[in-house]
Amino acid sequence: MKESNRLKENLTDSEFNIKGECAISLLLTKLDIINIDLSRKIGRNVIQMRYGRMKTYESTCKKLKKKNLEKTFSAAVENLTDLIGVRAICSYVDDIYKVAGILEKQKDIRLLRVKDYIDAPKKSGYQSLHLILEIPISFQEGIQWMKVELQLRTAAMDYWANLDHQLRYKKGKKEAKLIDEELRQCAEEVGKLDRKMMEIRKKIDKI
Ligand code: 0O2
Repeated sequence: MKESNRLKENLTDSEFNIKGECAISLLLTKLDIINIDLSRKIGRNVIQMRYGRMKTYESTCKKLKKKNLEKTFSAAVENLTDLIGVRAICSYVDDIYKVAGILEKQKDIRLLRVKDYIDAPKKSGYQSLHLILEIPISFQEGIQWMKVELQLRTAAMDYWANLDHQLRYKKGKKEAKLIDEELRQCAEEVGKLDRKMMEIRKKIDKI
């Protein structure tokens, strides 16, 4: 079988796919428990929305090409951290770090890497906190640690990232360059707005 076909098969209809979906379910449940626990303690929702997805074959190929890697399943598993991904939209910036801190302390989670694009936004203006985690899934043949990328962001960061994502498909076009700069400026506004909203919430908390 051609390597690219094997990659497609492994990503779409295979044991890896099933295990990946299990890892997503487990992390989503962990996030729900954190949200229930925190909202009981502080009287408001900390996580507004969360969802997971397996990276598509097309997106995996694109990323392998971008990174100059072979189009094989082993290259994908070894080098891409977001084949299995979960995203959580948090209410405020400090909630993001609260959720991350709780997850990091859990004994059945391994934290492999933190990418803090809130503290240091990407050149594009992109902001989010990424945690590369390993989650144990118990199967009949034993425990398997699955790598999952968790992206934590506010609703404003998400709003920005979704529009930026649309622009990324139009990169290379003349008009895209100008919009790129406009979006980068918007990212700064998003950062300012998030910080201001958090300050106001803290003032309200004190009343
Ligand atoms: P998609 O379609 O969302 O899955 P590296 O750490 O550089 O070796 P990688 O994986 O490129 O490897 O890291 P990075 O930059 O942390 O990107 C991981 C994911 O974060 C991306 O996955 C996006 O989901 C998101 N992301 C990163 N930068 C941007 C950005 O500038 N704009 C937007 N909208 N999202 C971004 P994918 O596979 O690129 O995309």
